[in-house]
Amino acid sequence: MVAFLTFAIVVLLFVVLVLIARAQELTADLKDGKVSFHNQSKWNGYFLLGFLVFMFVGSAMCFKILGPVMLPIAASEHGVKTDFLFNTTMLIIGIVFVLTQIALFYFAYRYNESKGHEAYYYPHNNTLEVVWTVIPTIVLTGLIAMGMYEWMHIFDPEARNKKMMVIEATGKQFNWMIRYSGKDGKFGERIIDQAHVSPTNELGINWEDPKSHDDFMADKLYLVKNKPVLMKLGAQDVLHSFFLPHFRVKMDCVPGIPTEFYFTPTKTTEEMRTYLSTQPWWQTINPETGQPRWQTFKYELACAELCGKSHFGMQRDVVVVEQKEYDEWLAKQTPIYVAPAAEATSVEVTTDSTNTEVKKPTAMLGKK
Ligand SMILES: [Cu+2]
Repeated sequence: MVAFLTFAIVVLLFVVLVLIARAQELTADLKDGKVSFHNQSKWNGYFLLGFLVFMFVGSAMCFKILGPVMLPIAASEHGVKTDFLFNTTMLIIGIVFVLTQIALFYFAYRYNESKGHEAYYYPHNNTLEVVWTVIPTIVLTGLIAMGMYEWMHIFDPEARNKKMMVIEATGKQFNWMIRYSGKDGKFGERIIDQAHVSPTNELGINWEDPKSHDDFMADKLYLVKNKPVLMKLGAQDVLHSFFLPHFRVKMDCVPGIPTEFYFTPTKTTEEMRTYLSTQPWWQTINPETGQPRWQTFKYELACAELCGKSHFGMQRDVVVVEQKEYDEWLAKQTPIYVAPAAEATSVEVTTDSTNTEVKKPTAMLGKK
């Protein structure tokens, strides 16, 4: 209600200002038979200067209020470099933005139309052209080169050859199917045809392939600290995007085109909580849980592609643990091959007619 009233007041103020300006124009019209823009131009100048101040104060407030809510420090090896690149780019373009906006609005104020003042005609200056072409070219080339250098390190072919933990994630409307390769470290073959894909075997796993017998599905993405992980990504229906914001990982999942991403988590969930417990915003109480926010912090897997009406529900918890804890978790997992078909390892989130979130287990797994 307060937001609506504030909005209404702002709109009404704007209408009043427009009407005052219009009334001024009409009175000027009546005075000397022609409209004088001089006064209007002066006011435009003041408004533009006011807008400049409003814009900077507003931006500063946004940074102050929303800054602490933004993503915490990166929890992966390459994430630190990605953050460095992002911050460097923001700093450079931020400085340019501030300087150009000050020049733009100040000039509009300082040189507004006034009686007896004629605009200076200044059509061309070679030195200026060279300066504002060469400097941005050098700066942007530098930024792009830095980005490409880091990207080549992120997708280092040598890292690709190292032993990595391999996990498969397939996006579908509106769920992630996360498959681990089990004890043998190898995935069972998938055959996408009518004989293999069914409501109880959505991935089309070939049960004749012995490698499939220890594959298991997980409702959470379990990762090991400092252990490189290769995510093999796919989609079953439309475009999805595999997004691990805390690890600065994002890769599209495309039907029919396998994609992949490899990265190394560097902080366990517990370590991240310990770090966040030192951050002021994370120390505040979450009204939903009654606890400090850091205590319930979870890494998150989300879909970053607007893929349909329940896109928001494509979310899973990510847990980073030490090797020992991972081994304990691994020992508790049941392979799909032996899991009863009705055992739900997947939760589908939909909305009902009243737009309320409904979580429904899907009995999509189990042998055919
Ligand atoms: Cu999606």
